[in-house]
Order: sequence, then structure tokens, then C-alpha cells
Amino acid sequence: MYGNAYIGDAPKNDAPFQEDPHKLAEFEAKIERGEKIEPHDWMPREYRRQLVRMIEQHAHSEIIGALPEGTWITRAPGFRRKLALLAKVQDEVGHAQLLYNAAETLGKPREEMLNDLISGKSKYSNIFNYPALTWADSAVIAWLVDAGAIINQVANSKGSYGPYCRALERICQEESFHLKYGYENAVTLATGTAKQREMLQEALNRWWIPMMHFFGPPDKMSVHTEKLMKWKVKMASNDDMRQQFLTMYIPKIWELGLTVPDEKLRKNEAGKWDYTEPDWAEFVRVINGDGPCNKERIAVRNMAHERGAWVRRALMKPSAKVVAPLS
Ligand code: FAQ
Repeated sequence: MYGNAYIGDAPKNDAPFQEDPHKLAEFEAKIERGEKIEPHDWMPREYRRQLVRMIEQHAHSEIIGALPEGTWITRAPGFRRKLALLAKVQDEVGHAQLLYNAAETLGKPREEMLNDLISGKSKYSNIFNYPALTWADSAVIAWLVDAGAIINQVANSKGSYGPYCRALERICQEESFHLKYGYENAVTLATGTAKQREMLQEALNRWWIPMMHFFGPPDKMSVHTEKLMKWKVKMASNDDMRQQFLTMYIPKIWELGLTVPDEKLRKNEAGKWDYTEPDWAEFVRVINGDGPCNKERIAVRNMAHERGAWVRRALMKPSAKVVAPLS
């Protein structure tokens, strides 16, 4: 088992746990010096709890994130795109594996994480609760959602927890291929027929608000940012990541002749983007289970979990006689 093991969620009415001030000061000085924290190192309970929460959510987002695009594998236009999408979806599931491994180093068993996803106790990214209605939606996901993920993950790969940073470095390499694949699909549609351009514009319109939500609530509403940034788990605030995304991708979106569905969107004199605040009530609903596809996503995940139970049993007990179900 690991150094100071995961203790699960503290009861709601518990008095805040008092850490040893000397150990805490040493820990914070180490982070300040830019050194990595490794699984066997001493760490405050809250650091461990926050990391488990964030890495686990990230892992869940990768497996659930495979679902909207996954529905396009059988319908991808042409064999080359089918192969590329298949590889991308497989990569995303692989990212979940890397992230569950990183979260496990903090002491929470994988089975418990997967159960918490299915029961709704753990969250996953808002954005994967929307449907991918057309092939253009899958292009927008691979281009812009992957772009947003890269902005977040490149920043956080410079963070303080060794296993998470190393997983993120590898993930970012693969995500950059996904981004190129998505951009190529978007360019093909944008330079195609009028119908294809229309499809792409409609997909962008559908994904815009979820994309603005993707980076998390505005900094003034964010619960965890201050603590996470102090401990270098999070290396940029939600608003900073959103601004970075707009700076990098608005010019590219415009270059393709697309219109961003926000009349207020413009760069102001301070070099920051002004935009219409997306509906944060919708965000709260979606991340709490009431989005257009939450129920479907969890049902599919649950089905995969149940159908895979015999494989997990076989892996955990190789000597056991395991009979695969016939159907
Ligand atoms: N979705 O205090 P903050 C991908 C929750 S991977 C759902 O600001 P924090 C790859 C938050 O948990 C995408 N919930 O939170 C791919 C908290 O609730 P809680 C996932 C969200 O942690 C591409 C509450 O709101 N990436 O896309 C979201 O400081 C294409 C208050 O918020 C990661 O998970 C949200 N968007 O900042 C796959 C990266 N935002 O837990 C397939 C790691 C906030 O107290 C296809 N995570 N909440 O109940 C992070 O960097 C951070 O957790 C943030 C949120 C930035 C997402």
C-alpha cells in the first residue's frame, strides 16, 4: 500500500484535519522549488484528496469522451478516416488507463473509481454530455475539444505530482495528433460543398457553449483553483485557459470562414477577449447529471462495465476458472 493511504471522503461535518505544520512547510517548500511529489512522499490529506478528485475526473472524461466520437466509427466517410478515428478513440481509452494508474498511486482502487463514475458520485467533463449529431460534430470534437484539452494538459504537465505530470506528457503527444486529425477534417468540410460548410457551421454552433464551459466556471466562482494553484496541481486558472483557447483558435476558426455564435466576441484593448458569459446554470445542470446525454453515457459505461466483469475477474485471478458469457 502507499505511504499515507487514501482515506476516502471526509464526513461532511468533520472539523478540518490539522496537518503537522513542519511537514506541511517542508512539503510546500519542495513544491515551491519546483520538485516533484512522488507517491511515497508525505503529502497533506487535502492534496491527496484533490489529486484523486481531479485525476479521477480526468480519467472518467477520457473513457466517456470516447463515446460521442465512437458512434461515428461505423459511419466515418471513407476507410482512411475510419482507421484514424478508430485509432483516436482507442488512444482516448488508453489515456484513461494512464490516468487511472496515476490516481491509483494515491491509494484509491480502480474498481471504486469506476463504481463512483457509474453511480454519479464522481464527475466527468461537461462536454461529453452532448450528442455528436453529424460527422462535422466529430470534426469539431477532435479539433476544438482536443485543442482545449491540450491547453489544460500542457500547463498541468508542469505541475507538482510526478505520476500525473508524466501521464499528461504522454497524453499531450497523442492529443496533438488528434488535433491535427480534427483540423484536417474541419478544413475538408470548410473547403467542401456548401452543404459541408453548413454542417460544420451548425456543429460549431452546437459545441460553442459546451466549449466555453469546458475550462470550468469563471475564476470568481471556482471552488478549487486557489488551493490547486498554490500546490501547483493546476498551473493556470479557468479564465486564463479559456482566454488562451480563444487567442489560439478564434483566428483559425475565422480563417475557415466560420462564424462564432457570439456577437459580443472581440479582443479588447487590453488584449483579452470579451465574450457573452455562457449560461452557467446549464453548466451546473449538465455536470450534475442533467445534460442531454448524461443518462445514455452512463448507461453505455455501465453496460461495458458489466460485460467486462468476467475479463476483470480473469485478470485478477489468472488461476480461476472463468467462463465467458455466451452472449
Ligand atoms: N466538467 O473549482 P472548479 C479531454 C466542476 S479530457 C465537469 O473550477 P477545478 C480529452 C469541478 O469538478 C477533459 N465538471 O474545479 C478528450 C467542481 O466540482 P466538484 C477533461 C467541471 O477542478 C478530448 C466544480 O465544477 N479534462 O477532453 C468542469 O479547479 C476529446 C467547481 O469547479 C480534465 O479533467 C467541467 N468542464 O477546475 C477525450 C483535466 N469544470 O469536483 C475525448 C483535469 C469544473 O467540487 C475526446 N481537470 N467542474 O464537485 C482540470 O484541469 C480541472 O478539474 C478543471 C476544473 C479545469 C476541469
